[in-house]
Amino acid sequence: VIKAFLFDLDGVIVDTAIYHYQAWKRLANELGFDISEEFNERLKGVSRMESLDIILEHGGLTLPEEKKNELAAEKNQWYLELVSRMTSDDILPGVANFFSQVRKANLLTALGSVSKNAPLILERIGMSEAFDVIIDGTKISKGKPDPEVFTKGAAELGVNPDECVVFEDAVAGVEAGKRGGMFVVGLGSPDVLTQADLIAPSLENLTVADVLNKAETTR
Ligand code: G16
Ligand code: MG
Repeated sequence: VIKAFLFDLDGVIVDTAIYHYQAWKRLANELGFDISEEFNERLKGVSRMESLDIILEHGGLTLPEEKKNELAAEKNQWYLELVSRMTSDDILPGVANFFSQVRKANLLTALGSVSKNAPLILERIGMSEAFDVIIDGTKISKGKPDPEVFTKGAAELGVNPDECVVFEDAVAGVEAGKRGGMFVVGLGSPDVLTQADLIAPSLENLTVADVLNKAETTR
């Protein structure tokens, strides 16, 4: 029986992925190269330092640790400037409606984000109290596709992985949920999120009943 829903933040609750992209693009441009939107898919759900490593490799650069820390801090500064302007208007369509269904169904909820800025974003959009458990980048040692962020969420909620549904928009996040032994709903394109158990464009196109039905009949 499904007891808990575990939600990714960026791309599921809010579209901060665009801000990450803008900030990384600005950094790449400053270093003398560019990144495309397609390339950006590889950065979704991946931790800050791992994202930087992927970008530097793309640009053919090898830099000392100290310089890398500087660049990551610079990117985060730009990112925070964009995030600081967020309000509840930035909550993605369908989220509020979906969460009221989740509450009516008496399901437990967790946030599973590798972002160290997750609590700040939740505060900006007025959703700090919306989750029973919050796992963010400060509570984990391995980013997605490692399942840690979701298995920790399940453990803190006191449920088993096979009692959880994960909602993810990123390739790395879908993989993390699957590796954690969970039913995964991919939000986005079926061409990209090939590993997901169920796919929809966004939470706006799903009902809690549909998800529970699918998750219960798939096992
Ligand atoms: C998010 C984003 C990633 C970002 C990571 C770390 O993960 O998808 O692109 O690199 O957080 O964020 P920060 O630099 O704020 O610590 P998630 O798990 O919410 O999709
Ligand atoms: Mg995401």
